[in-house]
Amino acid sequence: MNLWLSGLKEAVPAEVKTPAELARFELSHVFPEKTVTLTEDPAMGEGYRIETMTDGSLHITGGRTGLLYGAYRLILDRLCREAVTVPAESFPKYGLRMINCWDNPDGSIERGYAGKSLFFKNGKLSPDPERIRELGRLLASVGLNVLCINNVNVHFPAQLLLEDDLPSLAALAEAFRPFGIRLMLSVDFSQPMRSGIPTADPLDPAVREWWKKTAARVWDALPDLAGFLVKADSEGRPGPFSYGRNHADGANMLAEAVEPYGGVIVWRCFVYNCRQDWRDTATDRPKAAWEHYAFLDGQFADNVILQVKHGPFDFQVREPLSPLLLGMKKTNLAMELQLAQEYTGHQIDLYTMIPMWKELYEELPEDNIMSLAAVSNLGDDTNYTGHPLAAVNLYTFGLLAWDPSADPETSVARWCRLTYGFASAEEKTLTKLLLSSRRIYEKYTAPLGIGWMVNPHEHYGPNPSGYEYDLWGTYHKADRNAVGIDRTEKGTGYLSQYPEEIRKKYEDPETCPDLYLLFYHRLPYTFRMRDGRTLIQRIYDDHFEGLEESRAMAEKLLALPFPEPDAGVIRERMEKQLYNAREWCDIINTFFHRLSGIPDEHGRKIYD
Ligand code: GCW
Repeated sequence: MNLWLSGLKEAVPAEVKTPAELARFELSHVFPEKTVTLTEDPAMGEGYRIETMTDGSLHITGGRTGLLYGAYRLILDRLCREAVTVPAESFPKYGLRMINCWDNPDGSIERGYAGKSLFFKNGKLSPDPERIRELGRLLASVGLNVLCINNVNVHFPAQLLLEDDLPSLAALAEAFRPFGIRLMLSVDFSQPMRSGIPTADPLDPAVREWWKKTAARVWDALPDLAGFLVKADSEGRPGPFSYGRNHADGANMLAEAVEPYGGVIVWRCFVYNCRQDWRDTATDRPKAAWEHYAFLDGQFADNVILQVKHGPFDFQVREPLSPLLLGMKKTNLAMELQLAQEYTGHQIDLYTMIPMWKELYEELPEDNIMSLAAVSNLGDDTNYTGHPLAAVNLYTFGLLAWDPSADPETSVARWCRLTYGFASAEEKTLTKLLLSSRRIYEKYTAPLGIGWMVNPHEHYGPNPSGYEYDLWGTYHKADRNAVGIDRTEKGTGYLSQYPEEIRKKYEDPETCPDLYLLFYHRLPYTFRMRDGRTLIQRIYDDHFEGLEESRAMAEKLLALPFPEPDAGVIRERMEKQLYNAREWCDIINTFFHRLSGIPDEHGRKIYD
């Protein structure tokens, strides 16, 4: 079972130790008739050039890992039955193309929907070497190069990774090396206190010294460790705020410790008040990241990267681009996406993400960020992603991190071909279904950008007011007349965090794109949309359509000739999705119908 690499029949042997050896191994199986020669040119780094020689053989020139990426380029083209396109030259857009696993030492995965951890069991690192090689190959084949293996919520005993567990960590790093993958570790900002230091104050000399010594020990064992990932002062995690310091103080202190080894500090900006009183109308959660970080622009060390979730809330189906990604021009930024389908169907409902990512890039200039990260959707299920079709998100994320101009349709179609090798008509059907899946899910869940409305904590299934009187700052304030929060200058002022052209696009409900309407505005149910429908009618229509479309999708999908075991899993999950879609449709429509008292113009069944 090797997902989109099912065409590679030979497992990578343990004897393969370097990316060049791996490239040769792979090429010898896929191009047995043709000589493919390799020349290493260190100056090319991760890039490669492929040429046809006068004798018809192929030649790849590339840096240490560039050779491997060039080889996979040829191999995937060949497996796709496409003419290998040469000459070709390619360099990745972003140097760090990262997967963040939220795996805990006990083997559980926070927001994991594909089984248990591939790395941890019973408090220890205990990876299965064969699966690590399979995983390494999958990641390398789409150019991913950094893997953070432990949860950003660093619960004990994850701290031991920097202590007693270093040798097993070094062994894991070695196992990933032939695939060009470097490890990263999530660290606990208060870890010095485990060594008897009474504080974790980033300006305290003993704390600074502790991190320096620790970095020296860690990089001695793992010379190519990419760096540390930090969640600080967020959802109960320790951080600089406890000592009256800001996040530049915190991040720069760690950056200084890892700098001698070429390490980076990836510092997450998911900082907000998660103890908000629902009565407090002065606080608007989406404003939080900007308020904590924008004023620090230019103050972070060169080896600090601020990792910003793509939207200002938390991986909802539809959120605008986070204003921080547009505003911090003097800071290294990474955009964080989430492959794990926390709010997007738990890898039960179909949800292909690349159309959504491309929408983000419509507003995000590619060069504003220098790195792309995604929360992992992986686990130890045989198919790695729980739902076999969820693997398309990992695959396309890799393509996008290499080249943000990757075309959604081609990328998804190639994934289908590599994974299933269907005939052309079936491949087209599957591609179309996958590309439409996000919009369908969006239609039957929370309406028009309002987000949330999920079952609290678990985040699957509808619960319109589940978070309404809670502490998390995620309110819709639906009453009998209106719904939403005004985030314009007249309201909470969130929109003021954006540059002028974006403000203009969203500030007037008459011209604001429909799908963002309830993210930005509080509107009466009788508000007229541009197409003439009222807001309430649009909500009803979307939900009925979403349910209908999910049924039509199921019918088409289940008629495709998936092989077992995928066929069985897809069927079982699709049944659950249809149940979920119906619950969402009926509960959301009933919720708004009961509040507004306005009937559906088409007289469809809504519950009183
Ligand atoms: O929304 C929250 C998730 C948490 C997660 C957090 C984060 C790792 O529900 O499970 O914690 O986001 O991104 O840090």
